[in-house]
Amino acid sequence: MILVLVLGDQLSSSLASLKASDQRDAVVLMAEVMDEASYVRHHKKKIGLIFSAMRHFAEELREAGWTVDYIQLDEAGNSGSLKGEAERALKRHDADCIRLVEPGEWRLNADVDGWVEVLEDDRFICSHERFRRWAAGRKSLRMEYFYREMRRDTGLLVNEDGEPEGGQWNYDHDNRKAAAPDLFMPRLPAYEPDDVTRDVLDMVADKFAGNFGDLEPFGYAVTRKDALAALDHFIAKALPRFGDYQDAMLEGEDHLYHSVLSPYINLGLLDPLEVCRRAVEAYEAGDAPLNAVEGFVRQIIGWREYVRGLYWLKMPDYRDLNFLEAQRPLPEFYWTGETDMACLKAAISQTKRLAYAHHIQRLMVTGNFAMLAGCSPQAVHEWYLAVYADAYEWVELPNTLGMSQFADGGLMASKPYAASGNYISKMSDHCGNCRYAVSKKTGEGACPFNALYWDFLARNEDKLKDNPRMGQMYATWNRMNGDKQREYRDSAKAFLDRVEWDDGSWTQSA
Ligand code: FAD
Ligand code: DLZ
Repeated sequence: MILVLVLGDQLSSSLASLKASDQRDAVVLMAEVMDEASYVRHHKKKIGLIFSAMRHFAEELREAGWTVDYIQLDEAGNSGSLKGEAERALKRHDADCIRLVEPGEWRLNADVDGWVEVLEDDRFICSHERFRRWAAGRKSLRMEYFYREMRRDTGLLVNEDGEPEGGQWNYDHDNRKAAAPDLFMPRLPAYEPDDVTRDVLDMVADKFAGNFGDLEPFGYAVTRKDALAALDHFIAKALPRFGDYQDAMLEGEDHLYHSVLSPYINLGLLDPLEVCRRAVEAYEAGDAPLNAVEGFVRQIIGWREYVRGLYWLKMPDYRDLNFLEAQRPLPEFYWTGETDMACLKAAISQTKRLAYAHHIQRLMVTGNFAMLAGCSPQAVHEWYLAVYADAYEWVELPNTLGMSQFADGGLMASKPYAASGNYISKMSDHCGNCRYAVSKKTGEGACPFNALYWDFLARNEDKLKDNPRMGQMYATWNRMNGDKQREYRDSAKAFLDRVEWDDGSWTQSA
C-alpha cells in the first residue's frame, strides 16, 4: 500500500503523484493541519478558500475512484502537522511508503527530505534543471530573456521559425494607459458558498477569529468547474482590455481588467498552460488584441515561472537578504487600513475585504511605500505572505524581496521600484480623493510619497548612486540646493515620526 500525500496547493487531477499511482494499491491522504494554517497569520478568506477547495477536491477524487483519507482541522487526534498526519496514516493503512509531489515552499521541502518519495512538480513549464541551465554563467538574470525561451519552449505566440507573433516579443509600450472612471468595468462573478464551504467558513470564523481580513462575503471559486467559469469570464469580458489598463488604479474598482486567476492557478485548480492557450485562442479568433494577450501570457510563462526558478535557485539565503539594510517594522495601518493616504487606504482596505489587490497596487502603492519608509523586507514579506489569497512563498518572496523591496540588490530588478506621488497621480484617480496634496512637495498637507521618495534616495545614495538607471535621479537630487534637500529630509522625518509602527501583535502566531 502506498500513501499519496496531496498538499493544499496541489489540487490537480493530473498531479504527478496521482499519475504515478494505481488506485488499487494507493490511499490518498489530505490533511488540514494547524502548522500550515498558522506559519503566518493568513487572511481568513485564504484559509477558507484553501480548506474548502481541499474538501471539494477530495470528493472529486473519491468520485474518480480513489480511496481518500481526509483529516479535518478539528478532528480528534489531528497532530497539527503534515508529518504527524502522514505518520498516523502510515500506521492506519499499514502502508510501506509515502509519495509526494515536491512542496512549493522551501520550509516544507526541507521537512519532507529523506522520509518520502518526492516527485518533481510538472505543473510548471520550466523544470528546476531547465532554469539552472538557463541561469548558469549569466551575469544578469533578467526575466525578459528567460521569457523568450519560454515562448519558444511552449510555442505560444511564436511562428514556425521561432520568431515572435507580430514581430516583437513584448508590447508593453502599449500597456500603460491610465484608466478613466467612465470606462465599462466587467464585474467579477461571485460563487455562492455551498454546504461544504459554509462548514469551512464557520470553522474559520471560530478558530481564526483574530486573523487579518474579512471572511464574509465569500465569493471565491472552490472547484475546478467554477475556476473554469472564472477563466471563461476573464477571457470574454476582461482580456481584451487587460493590456491597456494593466497599470491603472481607480477608486472603487478592485479588479479593473485583471484576471483574479492567481488563487486558482496557484492552488492547482487551473493549469497555467491551459490558461495561456485560452488567451492565445481568443487572439487567433480576433477577440482580443495582441498587446493584451502577449502581456497576459508574459505574466504567466514569464514572471510566474521566472520567480519560481529564482526562488529555488537562491533559497534559503534569499529570504534573509536586506541590501538596503532597512529595519523598521511595518506601519500599523497595513493591518487596519486606517490612514489618510487615499491610495494606501484603497489598496489595504481592499486587501482586507478580498484578500486580493492587483499587481500595481502591490508593487507601486504598498510595496513602494514600505521601501521608501525603510521597512524591513522580512516584515514586508511576512505581510504579503499572510494577506493575499494567492500567496505561497515560492511566488511571493521573490516578488516582495526582489522586485518590490530591492533587497536582493538588483538580481531581479534593474533598479528599485521607487516612485513619488506623481506616479500614483498619473496612473490613478486616488489623489483627487486624498487629504494630502500631490502637487505639494513638503510640509503639512503635502503627499508623503514626495518627501519620502527623495529621503529614500538620499539615505541610500552610497548603495544606489552607481546604478546606471538611477543616474538621472541622483543628478536631480544633487542639483538641488542644501536648503531644498534639508526640507525634503525634514519633511520625511516629521511624517515618519508621526506613524504608529506595528508592535508585532498582528504577526505573532495565533
Ligand atoms: P493578472 O494581472 O490577471 O495576471 C495574470 C496572471 O499572471 C496572474 O494570475 C499570475 O498567475 C501571473 N502573474 C502576474 N504577475 C506575476 C508576478 N509578478 N509573479 C508571478 N506571477 C505573476 N503573485 C502570486 O501569485 N502570489 C503572491 O503571493 C504574489 N505576491 C506578490 C507580492 C508583491 C510585492 C508583488 C509586487 C507581486 C506579487 N504577486 C504575487 C504577483 C502579482 O501581483 C499577482 O500574481 C497578481 O496581482 C494576481 O492577480 P491576477 O490574477 O488578477 O493577475
Ligand atoms: C496554505 C495552506 C494552509 C493554510 N493549510 C494547509 C493544510 O492544512 N494542509 C495542507 O496540506 N496544505 C495547506 N496549505 C498549503 C501548504 O502550506 C503548501 O502546500 C505549502 O506552503 C507549499 O506550497
